[in-house]
Amino acid sequence: MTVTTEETLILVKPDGVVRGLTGEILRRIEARGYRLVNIRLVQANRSLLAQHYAEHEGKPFYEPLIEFMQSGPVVAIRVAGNRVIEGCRALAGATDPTAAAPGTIRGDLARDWGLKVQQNLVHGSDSPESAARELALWFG
Ligand code: IDP
Ligand code: MG
Repeated sequence: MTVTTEETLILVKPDGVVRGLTGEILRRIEARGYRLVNIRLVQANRSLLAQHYAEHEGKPFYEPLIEFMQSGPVVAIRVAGNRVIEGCRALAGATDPTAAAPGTIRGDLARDWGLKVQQNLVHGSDSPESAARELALWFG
């Protein structure tokens, strides 16, 4: 029997790195049983972020998002496991940290700071197509 293992891209955003939450976020991913395949600390440039967030171009939070993501290093993580995309989205919780359920990364560790972009600690790919595209961007 062939087991096809899915992969996803997780980013610890600059707020997570500056608040010293990288270890806690990695702990939650590993505790759930997913496998870390690769990890790198990256100072992202505008070109990379524009490609990563292309779907959001033109939205009111787009420019603040691109600025925020360049405000410090991010930790890019390649994670593997069956249904890892869905599992990591569930671990991360809702986009709006105020609404994110307790027990999730955002629901336990993030809050609304009243800024133009939500600083919600993590990015996780939302589909197999996004994961393939984003992993190619961040890991080549
Ligand atoms: P996701 O990270 O939960 O997949 P997306 O809709 O892909 O959410 O948005 C990308 C990022 O843009 C979010 O994680 C958040 O930082 C920011 N963002 C999304 N929607 C809003 C909004 O309505 N107000 C402020 N920031 C937002
Ligand atoms: Mg998204």
